[in-house]
Amino acid sequence: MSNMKTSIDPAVNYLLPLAQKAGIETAWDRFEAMKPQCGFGELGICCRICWKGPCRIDPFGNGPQKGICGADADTIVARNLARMIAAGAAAHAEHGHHVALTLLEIGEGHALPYKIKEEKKLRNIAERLNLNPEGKDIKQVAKEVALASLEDFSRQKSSIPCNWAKETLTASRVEKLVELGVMPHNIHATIAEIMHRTHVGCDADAVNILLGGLKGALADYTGMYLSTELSDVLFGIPEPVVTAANLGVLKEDAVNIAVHGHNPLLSEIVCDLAIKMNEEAKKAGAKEGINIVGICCTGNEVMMRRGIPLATNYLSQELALVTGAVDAIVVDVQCIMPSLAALKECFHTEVITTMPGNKIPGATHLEFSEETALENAAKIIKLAIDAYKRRDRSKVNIPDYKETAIVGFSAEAVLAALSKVNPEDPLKPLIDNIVNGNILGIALFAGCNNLRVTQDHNFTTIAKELARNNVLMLATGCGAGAFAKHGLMTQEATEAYAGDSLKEVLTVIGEAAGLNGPLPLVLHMGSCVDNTRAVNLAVAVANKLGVDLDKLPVVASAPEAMAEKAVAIGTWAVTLGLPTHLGIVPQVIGSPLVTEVLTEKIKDLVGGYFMVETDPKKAAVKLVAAIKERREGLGI
Ligand code: BF8
Ligand code: SF4
Repeated sequence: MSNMKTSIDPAVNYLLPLAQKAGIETAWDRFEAMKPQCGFGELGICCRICWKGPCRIDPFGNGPQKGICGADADTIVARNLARMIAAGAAAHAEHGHHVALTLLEIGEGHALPYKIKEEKKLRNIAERLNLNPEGKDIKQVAKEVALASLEDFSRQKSSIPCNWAKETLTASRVEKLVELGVMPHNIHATIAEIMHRTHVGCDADAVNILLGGLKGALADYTGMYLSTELSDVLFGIPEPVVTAANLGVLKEDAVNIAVHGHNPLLSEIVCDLAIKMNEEAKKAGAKEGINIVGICCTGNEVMMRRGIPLATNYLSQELALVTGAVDAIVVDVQCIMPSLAALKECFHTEVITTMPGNKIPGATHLEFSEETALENAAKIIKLAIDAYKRRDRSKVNIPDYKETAIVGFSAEAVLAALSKVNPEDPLKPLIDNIVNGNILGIALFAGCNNLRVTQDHNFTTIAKELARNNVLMLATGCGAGAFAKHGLMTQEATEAYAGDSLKEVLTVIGEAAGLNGPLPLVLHMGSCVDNTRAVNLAVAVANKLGVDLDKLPVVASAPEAMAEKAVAIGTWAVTLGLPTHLGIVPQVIGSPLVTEVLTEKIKDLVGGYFMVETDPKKAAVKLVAAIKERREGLGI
């Protein structure tokens, strides 16, 4: 392995040498073997869109400057980027579509093992979507909300914007997006449009393709927003809860089941059933019964709603199995390393795939459906208990590392905490403290882990710097996982790292909310789809101040971005007006034009822009500068 530190996670650093000694390959080994990575791919100037290719542009100007069809670097880079955004949007769209269809079935009275947990929220959503819920039966409301959501996947009139985009943004942002022609009318159609315009021989105008990309990113936003909100209706609105994170949450004397992936439809039922089947596990010799832990965003979902501990984030998912203590890992969709099934050969772990479109060779496939969710979950737990009986104790190595994490900060939970300070006007304490400078601004951390940097290091370094500068921090996805694992979602972290004025504000709110101390330094807002919770809050603040999102001292950062979903999220953050930092060099710099548009010119169009900075300390300086620029713009 190279000299670059693999991770700052002590559990990773404990397990990796053990894996190496046992000859078990991990992502870090494969990353080394992959070096040097293809320079054309890194610059985004390799085109494989048709079978005349692959074509590649010589970045030094000596070799070909055009592909066989005549596409230049700008066209190729823009097309590649737009397709990544479309794929990210598709992932979130499928997630949201699945949840909306489930809500529709419930509304239509089908017998499913789900119920409407949050009637009030459902009625609020119905109002927001202009569905006049008053006096209507809750099932009827569910049906209408589901249909209005599904309309965002099926509307044919391109002049009518998606409901979930139009009703969740500031009026001025909606107007701007419509004017720019980037407001989606139909999530699926927008994805299809990108696939079409980037087909061989179609759109060759890089800027035009990028505008198509912005529209795709907003389709991503729309799918995400409805995923989160409808999941809350079915599974509950997260509220602050104390839990723990890192691989030390696995228990030697329990049947350990890891839930991994993204969609809460299955994991929620597994959690419910685990409680009922606890005795069975005890009978099998597991003194502590069943211990459910989470990985990646399914982990974040159950952590936020149920306080289920988080085992780890994306990059170290294989190491969960290397502990030898995971009896079953049950996965649904997205960000699941196919290598997990190979690890099964070294350990007793049952690797269980559940979704028809997400199978892994070597894994056990137990197909999930909403109708049979209970039976599926029972079978999964049974497999886990059987595997526990086969567990080889000599191979068990649970790292003794875990940190407390206070999580569950949905927009509603943040407002509830604020309303303890000012019941009549909950946003006032937040806005007053931003205006008087006690809170310099707000930063949303999102995104993945990426082997190109030391795991989690950029997240924690930037956060500590921002904290010192009194920036209020929110986090989602594997970024939230990083903060949870490193103890930054604690009151102690606030005491240790927050600047004086931020500490004071977090303490006043935390005390008022009954936490007997400050709010944690970084507020866990949920999984990746839950980035829209942060928009929810930002839009409320913007509306109250009477300004658009691009005027707020709010920034975003994805220090370890990796997935296509992250590309889509970053792009909508920019499109909504946020200065957005990337700690990984995006695969676009083979086109100076595209690079310039994304980092500079786009600012004039939408207010937001990308900032690329791989050094975390410098990134923090840039984020603070961006916040200060916004403050100046507001005259505060
Ligand atoms: O949706 S942060 S590695 S797990 S893509 Fe994936 Fe990235 Fe993690 Fe969640 Ni989001
Ligand atoms: Fe080459 Fe053009 Fe085909 Fe791309 S679309 S592979 S640039 S010929």
